[in-house]
Amino acid sequence: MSTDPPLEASPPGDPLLDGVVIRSTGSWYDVQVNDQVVPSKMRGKFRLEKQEATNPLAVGDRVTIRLNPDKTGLIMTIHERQNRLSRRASGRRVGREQVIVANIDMVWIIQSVRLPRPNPGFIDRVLVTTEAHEIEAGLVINKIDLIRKKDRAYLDFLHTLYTDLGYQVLLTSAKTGEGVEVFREALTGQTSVVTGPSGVGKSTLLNVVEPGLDLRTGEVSEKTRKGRHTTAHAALFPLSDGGFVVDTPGIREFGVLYLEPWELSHYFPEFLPHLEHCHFPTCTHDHEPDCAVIEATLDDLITEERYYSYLNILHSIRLGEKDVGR
Ligand SMILES: Nc1nc2c(ncn2[C@@H]2O[C@H](COP(=O)(O)OP(=O)(O)OP(=O)(O)O)[C@@H](O)[C@H]2O)c(=O)[nH]1
Ligand SMILES: [Mg+2]
Ligand SMILES: [Zn+2]
Repeated sequence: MSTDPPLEASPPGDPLLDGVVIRSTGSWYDVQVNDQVVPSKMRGKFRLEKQEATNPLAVGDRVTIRLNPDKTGLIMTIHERQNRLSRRASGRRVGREQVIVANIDMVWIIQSVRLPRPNPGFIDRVLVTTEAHEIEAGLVINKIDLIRKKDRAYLDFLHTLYTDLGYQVLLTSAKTGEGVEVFREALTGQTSVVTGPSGVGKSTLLNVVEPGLDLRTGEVSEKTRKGRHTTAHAALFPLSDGGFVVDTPGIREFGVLYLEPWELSHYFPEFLPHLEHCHFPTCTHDHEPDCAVIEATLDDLITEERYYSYLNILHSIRLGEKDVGR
């Protein structure tokens, strides 16, 4: 990450200002500076420096801009990123990184009680990504108003499972407002990413939290959805009580970047105490003899659900490996 000083001194009257990139539309970036949004362009040099990434500048990046007399900005400095969420860029060379958002405090995975039902595979995939990037994560189970008697046991199971793993779990209804205040408080002052499968109510929930957002909801059209959710168009929405939120529809496959198969288990917190007891130090816990993780799963110390999620993600990592020909 470049933190080099501005190339030229700012002429008098063209001040340098610090801000956050909240939106990117091609070659223009909207930079939030206090309460203002300054449409800005990037100094040409950055593009060359950061060729390994598809997008050298992502929403969430902290920048210093020079304010031009016409009230547009020139991005002079990109400050070092604390962290980032990324995926493999589609339609590009395999393994190329596309940064979705930088400098995240928290990722909220939204699920719904039903319509659609909770998807633990999705949850665990995102959790591996957040664990690998050392970003805090939590779970919101929305549409609690739709709960039926027969949904309760499974919901309790999920609630206990993820709470015991150390993740915050919230129950909400965007319809009745239940739990919304707790969610609002959790978002205040933070830069939060909200992700989840289509139709769980991400946009509806954020509209209730922050009525001014006016996010589009209820459109579940697979046809228009395809290829629409590109990183380039991810946006940070400022919250009136402070903080930013990113609604990321369609990021269904957070690519699990740059993980070796044997590394994956390090991002399943409950696997950690068992790893040193596997016979092989690079055990992948699927086919090796004397595997302490398989043992722990048989002993109910690890849930079958999490172990299956682990195997599924392991499988995708191995497929990815084959693609790059390693
Ligand atoms: N009953 C009930 N319906 C809800 C709730 N929250 C959202 N919905 C409905 O669920 C549908 C989908 O909501 P959206 O907010 O568009 O879902 P989304 O997660 O943003 O979906 P994508 O943008 O496609 O990823 C809409 O018809 C909402 O009215 C809730 O708490 N209870
Ligand atoms: Mg939405
Ligand atoms: Zn093992």
